[in-house]
Amino acid sequence: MKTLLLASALASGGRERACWRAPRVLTPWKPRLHTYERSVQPRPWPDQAKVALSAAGSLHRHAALLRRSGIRPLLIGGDHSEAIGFWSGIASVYGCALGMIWIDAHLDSHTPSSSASHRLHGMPLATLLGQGDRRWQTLLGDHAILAPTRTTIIAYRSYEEAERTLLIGLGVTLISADELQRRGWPQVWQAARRRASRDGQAYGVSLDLDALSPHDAPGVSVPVAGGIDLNHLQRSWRQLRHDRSCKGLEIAEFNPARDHRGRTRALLHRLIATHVPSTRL
Ligand SMILES: [Mn+2]
Repeated sequence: MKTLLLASALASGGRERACWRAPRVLTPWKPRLHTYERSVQPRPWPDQAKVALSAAGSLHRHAALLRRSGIRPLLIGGDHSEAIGFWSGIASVYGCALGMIWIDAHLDSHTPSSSASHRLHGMPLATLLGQGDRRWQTLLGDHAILAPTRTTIIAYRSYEEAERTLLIGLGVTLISADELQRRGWPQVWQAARRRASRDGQAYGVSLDLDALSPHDAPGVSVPVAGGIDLNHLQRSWRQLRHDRSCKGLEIAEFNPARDHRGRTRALLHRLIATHVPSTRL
């Protein structure tokens, strides 16, 4: 399946402004779309949601446009709140909820009422499951974008109990980093893929770079010790190349200011190159 790159320079959803520079490291690739926020300055809630909402609308439209042309979008960015616009755009093409494999050190499932910080990059998964702020409804419609029983979170190890309770109540499958280590990546990955694409249904994969160990991917805003095996991840990422049920890919939370010796950038390039041939400038 042909894959094209989208880039989002969002940062208002987190604490680290440098995330908005994430798309700058994409040379030699030329993203089809480069979404900017009108401002990446920290803003109090709910003003932050307003800024994010306009950027999300642009991602929503472009992801849907590519998908309608039979192209698989790969979104690269520095703030995981980009997921809200992106996946809702893809789901709008299918008119039904998507399956999801969400690989992340965090659960990203706060709601405005459970989050003390009100940072949007801690809320995208809950929002896509229909549990977010009502402000998103114009973009998301009245239905969940993701099907909870076809959604799996892999490698989480830093979370708050309210997030876990919410997800379990919805029927999402949660695989902690400890459980992942016990069962092994290949078994967990295959089960998540089967669940996400049940009966050939559309699904997506969202990779937060903080799912990896801070040694392999230091360039993230909220690093957490532990993490998934890089070789396993790269092998699985390659498998997706010819998977027609996989309708979109996302790599999030890249923070160039925290990278060390270009390690995260090099990894990002390897993951992109698996799906998108580079165009020399
Ligand atoms: Mn995340």
